[in-house]
Amino acid sequence: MTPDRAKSWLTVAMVAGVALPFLLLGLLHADADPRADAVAIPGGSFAMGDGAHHPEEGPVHRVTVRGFRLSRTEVTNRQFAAFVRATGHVTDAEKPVDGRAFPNARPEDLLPGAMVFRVQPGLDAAMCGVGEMPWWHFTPGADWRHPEGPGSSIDDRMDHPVTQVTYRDALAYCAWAGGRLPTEAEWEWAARGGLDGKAYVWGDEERPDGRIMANHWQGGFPSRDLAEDGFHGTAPAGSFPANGYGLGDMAGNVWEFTSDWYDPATYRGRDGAVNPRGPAMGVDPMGTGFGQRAMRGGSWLCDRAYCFRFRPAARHGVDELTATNHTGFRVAWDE
Ligand SMILES: [Ca+2]
Repeated sequence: MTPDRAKSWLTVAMVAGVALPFLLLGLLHADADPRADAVAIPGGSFAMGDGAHHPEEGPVHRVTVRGFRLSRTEVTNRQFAAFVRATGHVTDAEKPVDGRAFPNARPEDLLPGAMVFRVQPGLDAAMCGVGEMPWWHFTPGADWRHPEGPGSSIDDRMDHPVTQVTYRDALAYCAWAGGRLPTEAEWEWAARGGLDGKAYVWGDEERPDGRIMANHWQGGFPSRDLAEDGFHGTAPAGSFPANGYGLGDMAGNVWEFTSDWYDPATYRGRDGAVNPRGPAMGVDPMGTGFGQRAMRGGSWLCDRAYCFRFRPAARHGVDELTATNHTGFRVAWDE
């Protein structure tokens, strides 16, 4: 080796020696800092809601939202694991329920656990009464690391959205990330991705060129999942085309908590609202004593015929203590 060449190798080695630790730190930082993967959402006005589907989506009204930042994808198991490593957070599903708050509950329903979906062969959801959902099973031992209960694992799903977290767990994650949950108005504005008044986050056609654009349910719900979109259950975050703002899975995959209380009548008399924050209290249809929060986006369980909520205007309520294997969230940050 000539002296010149030796010198240049020495330079390369020195540069690498100095730069490598910073590169590795950068990678670690990207893993630990959810904000590094956030998308800037501009402020603006839009027609919120949809008059063509479920009644709680109307009336369509004009809303103005200021600019903010939003997670590019639903918070993943990998991101949630970084939060748990950093904070020692124990999720609600991992803790027993205080029986004093639920004196009529059976002892087995107070164990640590969460709600797990089970396919119901032969059942037609349309034949079930309002609030009757025999496909949900409280499962002791189900939590974010074991979404379907003991024996299940997220080892091969680290890039899937985290599930089996409650609204309160989502708040804890957001606080750690220096952010907050989006309001319903912010969520819908971001989901529409610059399109106004469209049925879907990608336009008005459910399957442009025959393509399924989101992870939802095909086949009869809840009896069989044909997975024509390629996925039974959750899909890796961002598997489907991003919307106009570059956000993944604003339709389907998992429902996403918002900061607003849920009421089907939220939109009445709200035309022209600026940065609306939802009603003062959520409805309590199950009589649990806990109001519901609004969640958005639909999930891998949303069927075209039964639920049909993989649309930007679709809304649903969930109480603050319930964890399921089709509910997650993403984080908002003020500019
Ligand atoms: Ca699917």
